[in-house]
Amino acid sequence: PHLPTAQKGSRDTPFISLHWLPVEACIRFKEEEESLRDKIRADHERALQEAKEKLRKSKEELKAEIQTEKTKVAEDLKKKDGPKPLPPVPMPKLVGVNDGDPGDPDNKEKRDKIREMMKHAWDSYRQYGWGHNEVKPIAKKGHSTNIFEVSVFEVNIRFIGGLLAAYYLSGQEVFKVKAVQLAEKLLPAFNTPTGIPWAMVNLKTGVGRNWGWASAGSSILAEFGTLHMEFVHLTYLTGNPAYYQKVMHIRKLLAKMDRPNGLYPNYLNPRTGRWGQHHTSVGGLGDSFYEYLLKAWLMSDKTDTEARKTYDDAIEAIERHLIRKSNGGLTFIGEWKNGHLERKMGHLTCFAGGMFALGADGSPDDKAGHYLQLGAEIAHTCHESYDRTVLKLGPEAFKFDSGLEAVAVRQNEKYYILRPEVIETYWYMWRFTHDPKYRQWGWEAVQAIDKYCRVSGGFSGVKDVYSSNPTYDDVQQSFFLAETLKYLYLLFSSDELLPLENWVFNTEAHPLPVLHLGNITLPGSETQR
Ligand code: DMJ
Repeated sequence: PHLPTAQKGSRDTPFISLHWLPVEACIRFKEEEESLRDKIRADHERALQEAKEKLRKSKEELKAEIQTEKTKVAEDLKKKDGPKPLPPVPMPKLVGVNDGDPGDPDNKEKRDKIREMMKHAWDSYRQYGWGHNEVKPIAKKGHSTNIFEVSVFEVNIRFIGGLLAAYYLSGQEVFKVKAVQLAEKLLPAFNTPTGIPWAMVNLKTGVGRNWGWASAGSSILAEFGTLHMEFVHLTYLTGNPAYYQKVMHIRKLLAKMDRPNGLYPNYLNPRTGRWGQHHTSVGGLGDSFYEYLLKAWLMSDKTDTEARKTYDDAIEAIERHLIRKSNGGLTFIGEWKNGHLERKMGHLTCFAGGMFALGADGSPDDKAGHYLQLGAEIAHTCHESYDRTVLKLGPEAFKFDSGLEAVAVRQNEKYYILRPEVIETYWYMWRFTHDPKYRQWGWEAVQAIDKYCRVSGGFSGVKDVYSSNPTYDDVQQSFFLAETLKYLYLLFSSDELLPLENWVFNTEAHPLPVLHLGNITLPGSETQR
């Protein structure tokens, strides 16, 4: 987390320049803006008051209140005769939904082991964590975080993305309907002066707000920039242009902004439309924004060339300012903070190896070979970050400074919480090169996870990958099932299972089909272009 820093300039500066508008329009615009600000202020005060009242109540009172609410929602839904069926749209042809048998006994055996691990993780969740976000595998009980507000980004990538993938893979209407119901609940988060959504929204009241630690009340690039895939699918499936328009508005707004050194800062204030602190990262706070630019192009059957160009420009600036070689010859991606390069790379950043490989085909100036090579170098560096530990599992962040090469220094950077990014990159590299080392590295990770993270109630993160006797964090993260084990399973399957020509994985590894729109125009796209 980053502590808030004071932002230069006035928070009340209007986002849109008014000098070209006639006086009456100017007044009306200012009045509308003022009334939106008043509403936001009043909403926030009300939400604060409600939260204070809730905190005065006992756990039992809160549980009883939640139960009453749940029963009321269920009864209301019944009264409405269930949700209206959505208009039928052509179901994309689903290619590669098959067994993906790897063909040889050795890889089959390895894949069976990964399947067994998935079963252990899932059974444990079902037995001890059902109804909660995750399971605590040591305490053997459910694990949930904040009950009052939810993160727009997390709900989108984990729940909506998961429901959409379940819909496409099963064809069952219920998943689509649930995805849409949930997405409707997120829409109030976009009611800001700029249309850049709040980070969090209260599903009951629709009141949005931002993280207290984010630079001067800013929204986060990786959060508001990781909605595109799911929202385009929602418009495609429902015929409702709102979703498409919301994400295209974000794109247009970003395109108009100046970028320091061509880089996108991680913080943007949704009230003023100004950047917050000039911190750029391909790891936490920035990562999936870049991923979704590339994937917007891929999921559109490569017709969304605007997204591709934005991706190419962003990556070009990242390569120029953030990617370096260490003294020991390891390619790493650092972080840009107020004009200074921090020679530290996060585990989260390791996904970028796969992204560079995925974006190689179609890159400008015939640089496909270059990007595939860059992907391989990042994969190698991230493997080294695993290999240089005692447990053979990677730390949360590692340095390339003062003689250090791909190792964590601070105690609070030495943990491994079952994250997928390194394995994700192995899988993409495997698909594009078939170099056996990627399967070998993936297998090393399987063995280490099974040895050090497996407990009787599932799998747990560990607090220090450099200790031979690590303590557990007692959380089985949901992305361990959605991503880590899924990418491992795919790594030991044949390429015929979910081929990348037909499927694009959202940032939580939920597969969504490429939309071959052909002559179909997405509702809302006519007014946007
Ligand atoms: C996942 O929720 C997603 O991959 C997200 O984009 C960032 N990282 C976590 C897992 O580490």
